[in-house]
Amino acid sequence: MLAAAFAAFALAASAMADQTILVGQTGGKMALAFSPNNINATKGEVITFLFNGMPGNHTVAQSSFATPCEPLASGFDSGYVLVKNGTSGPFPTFNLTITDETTPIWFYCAQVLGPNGPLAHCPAGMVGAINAPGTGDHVFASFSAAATQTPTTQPTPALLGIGASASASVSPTAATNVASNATSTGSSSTGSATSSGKSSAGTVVVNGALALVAAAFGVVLA
Ligand SMILES: *[C@@H]1O[C@H](CO)[C@@H](O)[C@H](O)[C@H]1NC(C)=O
Ligand SMILES: *[C@@H]1O[C@H](CO)[C@@H](O)[C@H](O)[C@H]1NC(C)=O
Ligand SMILES: *[C@@H]1O[C@H](CO)[C@@H](O)[C@H](O)[C@H]1NC(C)=O
Ligand SMILES: *[C@@H]1O[C@H](CO)[C@@H](O)[C@H](O)[C@H]1NC(C)=O
Ligand SMILES: *[C@@H]1O[C@H](CO)[C@@H](O)[C@H](O)[C@H]1NC(C)=O
Ligand SMILES: [Cu+2]
Repeated sequence: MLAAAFAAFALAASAMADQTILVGQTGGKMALAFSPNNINATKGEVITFLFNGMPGNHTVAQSSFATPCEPLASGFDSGYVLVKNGTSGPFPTFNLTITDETTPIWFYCAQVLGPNGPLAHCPAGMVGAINAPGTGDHVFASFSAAATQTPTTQPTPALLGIGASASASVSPTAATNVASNATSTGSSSTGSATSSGKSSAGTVVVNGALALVAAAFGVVLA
């Protein structure tokens, strides 16, 4: 009886809960992916993109079903968020509030560089959808399969999107527990700043120590 009541409560609570999408991490491991990558959300719900993929340098940018790896005009875009290996957290977040649950929201990572040269994340599978239809021509699987092109237009950071908007830009942007030699693997072949804050390119830089703590955190979150 009590257990049943608790189960019902837990179910209700989970149905109401805002959702989190991990950026650059799947199952506690670095990945060129959003996890989960296909969710439904109701109007007013907040989707938290948690940049805890380490090392990583990713974006969350709105695109369209027709062009999965190109920015949507008037779409939201988090800007690049670098999370160095060894960052202890808190990890940067970008919170999108759903403003229209009837509009499918398609998004991708615009990164085209890896630690060893060109590496486009979008065609590697770094795409996602919110409120994609479950049947028909515009299902997530079709969108994901169409994401074969290297992004050519780089998006411009923007809070307002179509069907979802953020109220604040990615935060925290300041370094936490800055480690002397955390490698800036990220996804840039050009190396990177070791300090905190925003680079001239508008990239959010976070670095730090205590990889173990972060790893444990990542596992808990996964
Ligand atoms: C990140 O740091 C961990 C722990 O030091 C190490 O095992 C791993 O190889 C590093 N990953 C990369 C991509 O540098
Ligand atoms: C989202 O909702 C639609 C319509 O109810 C459904 O077809 C689809 O399978 C759902 N998608 C997910 C990821 O649950
Ligand atoms: C996103 O939402 C979480 C949970 O409410 C909050 O802790 C975090 O500061 C928010 N991030 C931003 C960038 O507003
Ligand atoms: C950091 O790296 C530099 C150059 O690679 C090295 O000289 C220095 O000793 C390292 N510092 C620490 C604390 O490991
Ligand atoms: C993150 O990636 C962007 C785009 O490739 C690049 O311009 C930026 O320098 C990278 N940030 C860092 C700190 O490496
Ligand atoms: Cu990416």
